[in-house]
Amino acid sequence: PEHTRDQVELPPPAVDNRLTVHPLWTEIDRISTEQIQAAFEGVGGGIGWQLFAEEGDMRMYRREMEVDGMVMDPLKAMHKVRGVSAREMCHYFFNPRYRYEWETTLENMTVVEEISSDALVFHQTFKRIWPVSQRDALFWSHVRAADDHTYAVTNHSTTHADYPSNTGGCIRLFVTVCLACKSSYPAGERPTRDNITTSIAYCSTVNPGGWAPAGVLRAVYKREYPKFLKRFTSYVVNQCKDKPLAI
Ligand code: 18C
Repeated sequence: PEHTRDQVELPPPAVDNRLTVHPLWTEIDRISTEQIQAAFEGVGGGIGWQLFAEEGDMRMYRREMEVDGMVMDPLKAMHKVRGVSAREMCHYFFNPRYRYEWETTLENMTVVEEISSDALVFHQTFKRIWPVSQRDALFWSHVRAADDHTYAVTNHSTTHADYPSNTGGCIRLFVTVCLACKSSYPAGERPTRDNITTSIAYCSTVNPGGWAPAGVLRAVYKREYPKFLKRFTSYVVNQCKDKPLAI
């Protein structure tokens, strides 16, 4: 019964060798390390994080930031989920096979490059919001094991000759996202679905890439980020409930 899920598809416990010889490796490694470290830093430091959504164990904070009149508010969310592991959370966030099932802002997703088992390049178009132009994004995505029982996915904008920006009616947005997850279970016990808890830190900074009214943009993310995190975490709990725990 422990073999019902193909172990190879889960995020690997160590970096895939094919990734370390890719031209993007240095950037992917540096940004992932920085993002994972920042994700686990608290928001208690009083450096301007404002709580804007709270529900159960979920807390969402933002910092108001405008650059040349464009809203780029960094977001930081914390959540706790019972019954799934950090590795499982990251598996469902990273793997394109599940993305349409939980990502509600998506119009279309293409895998542009398969770098390795733990790194992909994606092109995504998003649903259009009135009254602004439709957005798209091109980003690498990397999943890795960090310390003990910790896994994280980092997504960061990149470029690709076959996917030039600001064509086909879409404005290219720029994104840096990190979903960092850490599992815990009672000391001396064996981890099971009944005793495991995963703490999640989700950080996101989106540069809209072109004009978007501040009021509309803030209203959209205040609605969409909580919706995303609730939907995604309950999706993973649901997917995992009849499968053996993968640590
Ligand atoms: O991290 C998430 N998903 C990952 C896999 O898809 C990946 C995606 C990153 C893209 C984030 C940017 C999404 C922009 C969406 C714009 C339009 C959506 C409208 C939908 C209305 C039904 O890392 C989960 C991402 C959860 C995204 C929540 C919304 C964030 C909005 C941020 C502001 C967007 C600026 C767009 C400019 C237009 C606004 C008027």
